Amino acid sequence: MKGAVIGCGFFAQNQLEAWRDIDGVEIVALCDQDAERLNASGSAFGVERRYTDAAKMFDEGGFDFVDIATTVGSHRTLVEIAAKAGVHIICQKPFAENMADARAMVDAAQTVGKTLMVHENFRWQSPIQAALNVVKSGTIGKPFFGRVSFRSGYDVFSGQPYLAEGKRFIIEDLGIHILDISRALFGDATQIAATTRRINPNINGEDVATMMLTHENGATSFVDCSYATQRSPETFPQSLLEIDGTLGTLRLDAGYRLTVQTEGETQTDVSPPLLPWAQKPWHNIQESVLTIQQHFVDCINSGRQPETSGADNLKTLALVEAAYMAAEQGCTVSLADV
Ligand code: NAD
Ligand code: 89V
Repeated sequence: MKGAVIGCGFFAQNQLEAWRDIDGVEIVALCDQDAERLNASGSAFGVERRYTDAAKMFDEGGFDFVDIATTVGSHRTLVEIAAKAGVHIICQKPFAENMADARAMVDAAQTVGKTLMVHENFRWQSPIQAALNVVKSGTIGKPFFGRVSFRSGYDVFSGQPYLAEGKRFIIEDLGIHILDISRALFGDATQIAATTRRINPNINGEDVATMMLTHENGATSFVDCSYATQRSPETFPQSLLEIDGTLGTLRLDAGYRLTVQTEGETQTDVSPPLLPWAQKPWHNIQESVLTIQQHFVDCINSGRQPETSGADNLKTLALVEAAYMAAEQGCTVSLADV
């Protein structure tokens, strides 16, 4: 399977590393508007075909899929060009700037019968997968309460300066992952309430968000995110879990400690492996990049829809939109209204 990558910035380096680890995949073309970044990645990963214009790259073709690793403003245009070119597509999160764009992107890929997956990788982190497997096994019964929590004081702005600039920050960039984990654990939501705060005076958007979701199955989950939490040890980029079920409880605590309590108690170390190209503390995220990209390849080879397909991601994106509406209006928002 031959692929092309658009966007050779901060995070794409992980995607390029992961593609090198996947059997049967070769990245044959790279694109970035910034020639310096393009050439740095082209040299580092030995990719000769390099483009500063995505349309030209698609015109010349010669690949089966495209991996879009640019920031959100370019996603709709690039997904639409890719669909027109008839290739399978992976698009980074946040998938789109608004629901109308996201729906149009899903339609574009469906019209040409190509796979569209959103690179929504947090649910693919191995500690989260371990917790999901316990929940799916029925060991703790039917979950009726959950907390999915990401609180950190890590300086994300040094690697991703654009995160300090937007009107929206933590729900759109990070909360989107944590909301998606809540969906993976408890199913789709019917309504959401939310509050937001900006603690860091040097950024434009909110850096604290507290959300409460009602799920279709009656469960309630709290999704809380903060980049203004000074704690030691720093837990970036761990998502912590607390789940109450009808037969027991599950906790994923700091340090990747998974505790399941029913009549007895089991504690397991679910630390993610440190891949040869990964660096702590990012290794948790980096491993999930390899897992989700392998999932994409497996889905194409077997004709399945990816778990985090474009159509699926519309529901995660709707939660993001609803959370901003709920916080702004001070009310609970029904997902049916988004
Ligand atoms: P970045 O700004 O470092 O890199 C983006 C690159 O895309 C830049 O080099 C830019 O020149 C290029 N680009 C933009 N528009 C283009 C276009 N139309 N054609 C060609 N090149 C174009 O950004 P980043 O931090 O690497 O983030 C990229 C995306 O990855 C964002 O959507 C971000 O939210 C996401 N991200 C995801 C994770 C995750 O765990 N899933 C982590 C970090 C970032
Ligand atoms: O995953 C992300 O989208 C990143 C980070 C984990 C730093 O928030 O922006």
